Amino acid sequence: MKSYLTLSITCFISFTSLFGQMQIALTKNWFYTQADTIQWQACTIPGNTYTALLENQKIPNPFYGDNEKNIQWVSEKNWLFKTKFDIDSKYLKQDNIHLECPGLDTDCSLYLNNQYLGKANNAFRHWTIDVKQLLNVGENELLIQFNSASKLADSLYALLETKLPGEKRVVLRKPQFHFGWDFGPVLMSSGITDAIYLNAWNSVKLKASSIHTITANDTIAMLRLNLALFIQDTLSELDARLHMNGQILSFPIQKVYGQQQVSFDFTLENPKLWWPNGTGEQNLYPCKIEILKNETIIAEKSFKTGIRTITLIHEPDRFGKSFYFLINGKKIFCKGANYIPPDILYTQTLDPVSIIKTAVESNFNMLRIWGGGRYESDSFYQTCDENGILIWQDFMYACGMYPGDSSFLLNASIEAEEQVQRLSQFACIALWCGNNENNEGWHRWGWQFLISHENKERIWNDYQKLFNAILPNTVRKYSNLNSYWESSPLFGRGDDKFISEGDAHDWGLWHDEMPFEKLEDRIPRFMSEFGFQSLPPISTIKQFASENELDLDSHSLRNHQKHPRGNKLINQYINRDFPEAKNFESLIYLNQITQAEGICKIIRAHRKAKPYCMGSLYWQFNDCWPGISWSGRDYFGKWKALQHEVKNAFRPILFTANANEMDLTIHVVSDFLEPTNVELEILIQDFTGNVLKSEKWNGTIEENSSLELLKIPFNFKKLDIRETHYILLKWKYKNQWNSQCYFLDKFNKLKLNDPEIAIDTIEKTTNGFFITLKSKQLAKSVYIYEDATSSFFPNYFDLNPGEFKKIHCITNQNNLNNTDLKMISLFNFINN
Ligand code: BMA
Repeated sequence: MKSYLTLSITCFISFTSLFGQMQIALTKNWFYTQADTIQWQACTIPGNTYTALLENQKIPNPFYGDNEKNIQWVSEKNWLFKTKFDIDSKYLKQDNIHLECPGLDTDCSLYLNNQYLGKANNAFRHWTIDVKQLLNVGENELLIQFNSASKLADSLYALLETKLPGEKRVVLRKPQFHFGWDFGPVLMSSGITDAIYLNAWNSVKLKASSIHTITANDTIAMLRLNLALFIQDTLSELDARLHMNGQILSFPIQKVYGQQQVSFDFTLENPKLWWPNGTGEQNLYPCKIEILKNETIIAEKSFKTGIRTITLIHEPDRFGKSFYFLINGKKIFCKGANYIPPDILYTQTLDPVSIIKTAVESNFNMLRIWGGGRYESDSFYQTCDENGILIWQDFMYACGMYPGDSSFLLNASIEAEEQVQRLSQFACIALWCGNNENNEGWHRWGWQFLISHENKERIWNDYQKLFNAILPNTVRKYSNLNSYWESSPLFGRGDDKFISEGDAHDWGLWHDEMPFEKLEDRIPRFMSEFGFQSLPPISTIKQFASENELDLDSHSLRNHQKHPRGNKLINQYINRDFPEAKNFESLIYLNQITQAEGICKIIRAHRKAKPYCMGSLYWQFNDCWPGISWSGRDYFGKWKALQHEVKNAFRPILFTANANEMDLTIHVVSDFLEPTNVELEILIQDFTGNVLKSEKWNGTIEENSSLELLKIPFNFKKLDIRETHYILLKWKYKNQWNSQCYFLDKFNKLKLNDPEIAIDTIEKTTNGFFITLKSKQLAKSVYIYEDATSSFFPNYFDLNPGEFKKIHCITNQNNLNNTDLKMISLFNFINN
């Protein structure tokens, strides 16, 4: 048992004083125990039942093998967490002391010094409790009892008059994927997901602050400062003072007791606007808000704000109804993917920088935060602001129908208020969306089967109350003028309108087993989901499976495939376009190439269809555990072939080639907001580099455009070259050369030769090596790897005959020999 002697020291290290608002973070000296067999053990907080048990070696790694199945008992139990902390008499003299709990997952009762404080029942809310009267000078104890999420969901669900689609998870305001999803395990953790702290304040509590852009152009911005205050002192003079861009602006605060939302309008001349990645700078203004009482600062907050306008344009046009974002008056094509929580055992301590870096490097400008997960941390959205990653933010409702009783709706409405208010300070928030696929599921997935007419009406009314009243009203009231979208998608693929109105999830690919090509012809106005599964790299698989389990049918592998038809579909799609996989490692390679080629083909079709189509977000960006899923970036941050290829498919200027019988069509897409000069080279050549035809084109590509640039007559019909030749496009813009190979036949038909890939040079860099490769013949989808945990950028690339390619190997190793490196390409699978 640890001694508490060091407590006062550790607690006061994390003491911060912000002009009257004095905070003590309660992140140290936490203990946990199962409630029915008291055995306190130390644990790290933020954390949860699973992380605490793991830390104490009470459970095996939940991600290894099928351990998941043996640790389900954890969610059947109630759990206690407690900490002790010291308070001095000075602190206790403050007028108000609040216990702030920004993340309690989920149903729990709180006790301070054995006195009941209250209950919390929503993992997405920030719980605040007045504790001044219960605190002691000296030692205090905070105890939180969490009820079993699984049992509580069962009992609440059993009380419902009508069973709801989505089943028991819908009754708890807890990340819905904890109950199991087709990309992850069932792990219904309970715990403290964000640091609890004490907050002492006098006269006024400054809860939240933000600056909203009302209108903006290059000469002037109309801005609105919003403050969420709790005012206790109605006698003194209260003022707010804003420091921004070298100016100090003061505003009087009306002296009204209680919770207040106050706003002040002001202007800023010659604003530097905030732009999404790839379209301009991410200008952010440092701001400081001070609250003054009789001219003395009593509270302050600092943050950064971006000035931009964002509107979703959904209006009738000659095709149906548009769906695009107008940002600072410009139409922006959204490029990105769907984001899920990056760890099912996630706490607020995760660093968002690396994941957002992947998005930026992949030429994304948007992530959709999917409704079955959780709202992200401030630092996540801050990182998106800094990097120009727009956020499509779902409210946390997915694939189900939700209760509509008054206590559920009240809980949901406070959650929405808090989250919208919190996130409205970030420039990146582009849209609030009610839910993921609830509307679609209700109307087209047979959810209404066996439900009486009367109950159907009630369930649908409840849906309307939440998604067409409470949530849009909250967005209107608190957001940074963001648009609200009831449900993603607007229409399911069963309805013809799914390609002519709103956003679409096209699961014709994968779930309906359609070929990738099919989606090149089914272009919606904005694709918010489409995807294909792949295995993660072998180094990731070895983290959860032993050497003798490296087989799709092993226990471990089967437990890491959560889609019932997943493995069958993976093989089926590989066999359509590629040769059959002969062993496990070739299966991983071919599966990843299938996913990369297929998804990027569709992305290119979406981009070519601009402005009819104005977004392409594939499913899914990342993983919540090391499993088989639709992701491009695995749980450990490793890039699959998809992530490398997506980076190419999302380049701001993209040329595509399409060979018909009698000609070659060259199409160009530009996402730049200014005209751009390019040099283009078009080659029709064989795999050894013998050129049949070459053309050059120099010119200016119009801003924000997509057009057919050239039609080059060429008799593909007569010449029998589809299996031996390919089209190589090379283009230069902003001093950078790019290239892309386009093939004339299915990959399993190509008559590839041994490319003879060779290492030309290896040079040491600060974080690894530069490796220059060359090959004699075309090497399709070169995968370079070695046994250690190094990463290679780019990887899975095409190497043209005679071309030198520089690869960055990021590694901790000091030496790298030619013999350590292995290179394979499609040739190894086709001709062997
Ligand atoms: C989408 C998502 C998820 C799911 C994915 C793959 O529709 O919204 O519900 O994981 O399909 O099946």
